[in-house]
Amino acid sequence: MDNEIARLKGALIEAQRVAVLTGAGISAESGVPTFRGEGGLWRKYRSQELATPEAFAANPGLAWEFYNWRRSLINDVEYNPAHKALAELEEKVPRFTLISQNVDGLHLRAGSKNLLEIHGNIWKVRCTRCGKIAVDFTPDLGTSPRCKDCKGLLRPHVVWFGENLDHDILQAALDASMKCDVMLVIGTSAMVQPSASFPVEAKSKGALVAEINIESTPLSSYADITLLGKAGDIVPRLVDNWH
Ligand code: BJW
Ligand code: ZN
Repeated sequence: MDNEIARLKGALIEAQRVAVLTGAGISAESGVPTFRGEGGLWRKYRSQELATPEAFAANPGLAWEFYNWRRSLINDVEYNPAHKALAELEEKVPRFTLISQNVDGLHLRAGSKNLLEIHGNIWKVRCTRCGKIAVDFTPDLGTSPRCKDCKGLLRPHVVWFGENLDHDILQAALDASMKCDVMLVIGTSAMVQPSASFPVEAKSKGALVAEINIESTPLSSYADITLLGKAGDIVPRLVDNWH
């Protein structure tokens, strides 16, 4: 493991362009539950079952209870050493893009700048009638929050299953993946598309792909380097004593 970390660190120091893909695992040590596996349950529901347009259409009040619970939880937690280390890495490499599937906003709080939140942000709401997007940090918005302009029902400004990602954000993520010299893939089960294809794009264009996760994923056999362990332990080691 120490050798692999040293090898990866050497590649990062040499790299002109670094892309990082993060998933729920990077926020697990902050106390934010992941989607799959243990902790991926809210009441009797699997989290990913509620993250659909069908679930919202069938019962928007239930969906909002789920999102209010998550907003309150995220409001009470802090970013962790892995988020912080990525913000530091951004300052060290010439071109850096952080692609996050997370909606929790912890990368922003930790100071990351060139960030693509490809599944949206839980602190943003969008009107289902007029489409207006607003930021609202009130943890609990009630079960039927309304648009200030048109009184339409608001929904979380996140990307649910079956919904398209924002075109420009997706293009920017693909561009960063295809042009990077090194891609780090941190704390994602690598099962959700199109994110799971970003490391594949990176590697097909010649990048070194390194995965950091507490367990193996479908990506592991494909990655050049797999570091098994907690993001909060491993990512800071990549930026410590840089030279
Ligand atoms: C640690 C750790 C520690 C723990 N340290 N590690 C092609 C083939 C098949 C299906 C599709 C396809 N293309 C599209 C689809 C459909 C679908 C999809 O991918 N389905 C698959 C599940 C089969 N994709 C979509 O619908 C996407 N839209 C799209 O492609 O539009 C075009 C289209 C539409 C319809 C058909 C075809 C094309 C949109 C996907 C949106 C995903 N949305 C969610 C919810 C966001 C809002 C919210 O948060 O409420 O995004 S679902 C959920 O999964 C969330 C996450 O961002 C995402 C990924 O999960 P993630 O981050 O990987 O978390 P986990 O829990 O799965 O894994 C955590 C990992 O951390 C684990 O590996 C742990 O081991 C690890 N870990 N602690 C390091 N301390
Ligand atoms: Zn509106």
